[in-house]
Amino acid sequence: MNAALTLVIANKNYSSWSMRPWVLLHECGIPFQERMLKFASPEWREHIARLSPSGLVPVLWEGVVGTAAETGFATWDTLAISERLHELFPDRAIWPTDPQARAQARSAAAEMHAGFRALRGAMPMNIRSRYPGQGMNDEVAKDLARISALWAAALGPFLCGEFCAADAFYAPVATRLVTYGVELTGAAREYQQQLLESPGVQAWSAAAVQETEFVAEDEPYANPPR
Ligand SMILES: N[C@@H](CCC(=O)N[C@@H](CS)C(=O)NCC(=O)O)C(=O)O
Repeated sequence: MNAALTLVIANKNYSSWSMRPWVLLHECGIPFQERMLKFASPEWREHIARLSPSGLVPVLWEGVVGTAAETGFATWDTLAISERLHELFPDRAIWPTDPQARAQARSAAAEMHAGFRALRGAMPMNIRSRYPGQGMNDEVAKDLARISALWAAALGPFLCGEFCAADAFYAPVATRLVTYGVELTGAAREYQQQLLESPGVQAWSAAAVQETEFVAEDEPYANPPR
């Protein structure tokens, strides 16, 4: 039997990397607890070194959170967490069962994991806010064209058929397009809607819009509240 799982995450409004494995676990019906350390909080400063080997979130803990390997075991980094879940739950289709579909899903996830820097930099995830027209430039437009082509080639209803880790990797992009008023067309738009309406994305977003913390480094288009 697998040990109990805990996912260490940050703010649901802002933390796009945290969102990915949270949505994946939710969509695949894998029970887990979440442990939220909000950015720039006293709790983050007190616990991050113990809860995250890299000092970043997300981190997946098996067993007792923040302890040595005999009782707890940590996997950090979103891609590594996806692979760990694939090994722990081979029957949950974290990746597609067909080998070629699996290779394509991993390619799409890795492309997101390592790339789209212009988009990530200029349009940081901010689920509760609306900044239409902000953040667009030539490099961002290039990233968006590639994402649009990738999404338009989705097998349906998700990228490689049924929901898998690759879709979880693009969930924060689907919300960014709403925040910054970027309108896709055709099959890419249909895929975006499918992703936004998935129960995992809905559940995460519902919690995100309730958050009130203002994290200045993720808010290039807003003045700090007084
Ligand atoms: N490559 C990492 C990136 C993780 C990452 O950058 N996490 C951000 C939050 S979305 C973080 O922890 N930032 C805190 C900091 O930089 O101090 C992954 O895939 O998990």
